[in-house]
Amino acid sequence: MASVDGIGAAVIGSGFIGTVHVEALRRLGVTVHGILGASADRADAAARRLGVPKAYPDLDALLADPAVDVVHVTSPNRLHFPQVRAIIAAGRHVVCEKPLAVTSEESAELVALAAHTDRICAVNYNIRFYPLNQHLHGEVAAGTLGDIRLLSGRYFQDWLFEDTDWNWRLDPAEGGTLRAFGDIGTHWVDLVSFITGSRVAAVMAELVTAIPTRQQPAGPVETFSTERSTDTIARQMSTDDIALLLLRFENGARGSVAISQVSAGRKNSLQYEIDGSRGSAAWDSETPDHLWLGHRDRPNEILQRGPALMNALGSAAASLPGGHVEGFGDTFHALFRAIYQAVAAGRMPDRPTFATFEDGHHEMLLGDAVLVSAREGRWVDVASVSAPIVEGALA
Ligand code: SOE
Repeated sequence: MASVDGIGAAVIGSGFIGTVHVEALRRLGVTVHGILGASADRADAAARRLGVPKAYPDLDALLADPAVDVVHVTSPNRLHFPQVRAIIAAGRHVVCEKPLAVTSEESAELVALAAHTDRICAVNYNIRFYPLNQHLHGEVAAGTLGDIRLLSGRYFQDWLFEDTDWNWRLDPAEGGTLRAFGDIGTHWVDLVSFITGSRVAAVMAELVTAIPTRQQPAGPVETFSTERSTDTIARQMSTDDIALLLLRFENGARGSVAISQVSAGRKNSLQYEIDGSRGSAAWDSETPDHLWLGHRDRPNEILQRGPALMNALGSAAASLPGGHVEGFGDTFHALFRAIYQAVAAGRMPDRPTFATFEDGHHEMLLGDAVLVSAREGRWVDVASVSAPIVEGALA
């Protein structure tokens, strides 16, 4: 790949995901010059813990640092839009965590800004970068599964299972109106859309707030943290713990997916099955080095990830020899490798394998369609949704 030598980065956000970004950048050979956190104390502590030279006092200071070429945005969702806008205006490349924004009006504006800059603008849908998902994307394009008929699956977690579980994502002002769908459902949809090369055209959705009242602790709580406070206030919940979707894809395929952040025992379990006219494929994020290939007239197969056994896309995303399982952190390394290749080349690839701002915006429009569908109990075409969606939409 083109050299990343001399390309400098900064990371906004010092929590669980910000840390994963810093570690993956280091592994790629990119220098992380500084961190911007929710507060000066938290940023200082993260910079010390991660051995990053600076904690910036604010975004202006970060953008004034001439060593920074690429800014990674891992702050709470509410901040993505203003921060990404400022980063593009300052002429920097940007890698934004999903969701791209909290409303489709914001993400539409970011798409327009991205179209008018030569900077690389990417959204961090990392699950695409498990090597077997890249491989399957190539196989579907080559026709190995035939015409795609059905996509099904789930994305379940349990870290918000108790009413004492808390995180900024539960607050619509911080995370957006949709929570389980926005936080993890869009990963599933982005992934299967990427693999099959076809976006969702229409949706029929049911959204469930399974825990109507939660106990919010006085201080901030990190994602997946198991620390519990006794100093709490009761908060009424309006965001979705569970989302159930029926889907129609642009290529005519049909789909169904269940999303939940309250499924005891399921830590971070994304599963899909893709059924085509020539064969099927299924994958589970908790056993990511195995791809099930289903056949009608011969025994089914398990493809174990191995650089020599995958197509060029799969091999390009792999780092380790077969049998040395690649996991969550490795996907960030593989994704950043693709993004920084584009940064080094100075242009977006013709057909990026990473998610673009347009991909991120499509997920926002789909979110709007999900809200309208759940509220009105009907199928909604994604193309038909443009009205602003306001709080309390699940009521
Ligand atoms: C929390 O639900 C979370 O960190 C998501 O925000 C990530 O996107 C997912 O990859 C893991 O879970």
